Amino acid sequence: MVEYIDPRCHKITRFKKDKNSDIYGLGVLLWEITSGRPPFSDYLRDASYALSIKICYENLIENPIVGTPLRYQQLYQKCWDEDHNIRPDIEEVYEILSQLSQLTTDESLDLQFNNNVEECQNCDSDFNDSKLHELSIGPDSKNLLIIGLTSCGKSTLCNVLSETDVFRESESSVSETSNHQKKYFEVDGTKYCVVDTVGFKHTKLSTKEILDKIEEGIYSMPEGISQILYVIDGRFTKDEIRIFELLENIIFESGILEYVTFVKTKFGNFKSQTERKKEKYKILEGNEKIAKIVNSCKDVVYVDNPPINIRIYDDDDRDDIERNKKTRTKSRTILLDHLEKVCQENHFELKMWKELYPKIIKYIDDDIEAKLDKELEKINIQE
Ligand SMILES: Nc1nc2c(ncn2[C@@H]2O[C@H](COP(=O)(O)OP(=O)(O)OP(=O)(O)O)[C@@H](O)[C@H]2O)c(=O)[nH]1
Ligand SMILES: [Mg+2]
Repeated sequence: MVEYIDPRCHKITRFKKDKNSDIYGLGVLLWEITSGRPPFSDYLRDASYALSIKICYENLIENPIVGTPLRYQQLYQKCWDEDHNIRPDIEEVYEILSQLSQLTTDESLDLQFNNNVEECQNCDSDFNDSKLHELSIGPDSKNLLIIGLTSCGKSTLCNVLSETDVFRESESSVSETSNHQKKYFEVDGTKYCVVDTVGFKHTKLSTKEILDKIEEGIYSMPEGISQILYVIDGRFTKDEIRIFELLENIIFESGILEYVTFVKTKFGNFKSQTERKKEKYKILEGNEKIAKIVNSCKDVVYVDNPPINIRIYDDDDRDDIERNKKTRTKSRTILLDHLEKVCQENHFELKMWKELYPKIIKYIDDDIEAKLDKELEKINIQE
C-alpha cells in the first residue's frame, strides 16, 4: 500500500500522519478512478521498499490519463503535491468535485487536458525536468546541497549555477523557499544536481520543521552529497554562529566539513584577490570557533549574484539587468572552477546523516530554546 502513503511518512523520522497525509492518499485514489488500474502497476507488488524509495526520493508519480478534465487533474496533483501546505483540505476537494459533477458533457469537454505536458503547477520540485534528465544523468552526477540562513541568496545561487530561473528568488523580507527544490544540469560533460533548501531562521517555520525539510532535501539525493555549499551573505552573524555552536560536536564528529564550501554572496569586490583575502582575514579574526570551522572546510568562495528579476521602467533598468547578468556569469565561472576541483569522486555517505539526525533531533527535543539561549549567552560573553 506504499503507493497511497504520504512520502513524508517514509522520509521523516517519527513523522506523525495528519489530515494532509490522508489528502495525499485521496489524490492517488482520484487518479486511480481515471486510470482504472492501481498506481505504479508496472512495479512488482512484493518490492514495496524499492517502490517507496522511488516515490520518496525520485519523485515518482503517475502520469495523467489522456482525456482527464484539467480541473480534475489539477485537483489530484494538488492533493499529492510534495509541499503538504499546498494540498487542499477535504472541504476544498468536495467543493471542486461537486462543481465538476454539475458540468454538462460539453462543458467538461472544454476542460479537457490536451497534451499532457503541462508543467507541474505549484510544485517546488521541477519534476518534469528532473524526470527527463534522470534518464540520461544517473547516479554519477555531482550532487550539491545548498544551505544557509534565509535570504542569504541560496535560490539565486542555484539559478546561477544551473543557468535557469526555476528557483524562486525572494523579493521581500519574508522567506521564499518553503520546500527543497532540485535541478539537474550539465557543464562540459560534467553532470550536476543542485538541491536548494529551506533557510535556517525561516520566517514561518520552526527549527525542527526546517531540519525536517533539509533532511528531505538530503534524501532527494540517495547517492550522497558531493559538496555542501553553505551560503553566507555577510559576516558570520550571531544566528550563524548559533547554528554552528548547536551543531558543533555533531558536525566535527561526522567529518562533514571535508565536504563544505562556504559561498559568500553579495560580495561586490569578488573579482579582487586583495579584497577576498581581506574578507577571509576578517572572518577568521571574528570568532575563534568560526575560524576553526572555516579552516576545516574546503574553502571560501566569493561571488556576487545581483538580481535580474528587476521590473523594467526605462533603459537604466535594462542596462542594470544586462550588467547583473554579466556579473552572474563571472560568479558562475568562479563557482564551477571551484566545484571542478573539490567535488570528490566519493560522496558524503547518507548513512552518516542518518546517524546524525536522531542526535540533532534529540538535541532539539531536549529544549532547544534554552540551549540556544545558553549558547548565545556564551557567545555574548566571549565578544
Ligand atoms: N546583490 C546581490 N543580491 C543577491 C545575491 N544573492 C541573492 N541576492 C538577493 O537577495 C535576495 C534573496 O535571495 P534568495 O536567493 O531568494 O535567497 P534565499 O536564501 O533563497 O532565501 P529564502 O528562500 O527566503 O530562504 C534576493 O532579492 C536576491 O536578488 C548576490 O550575490 N548579490
Ligand atoms: Mg530560496
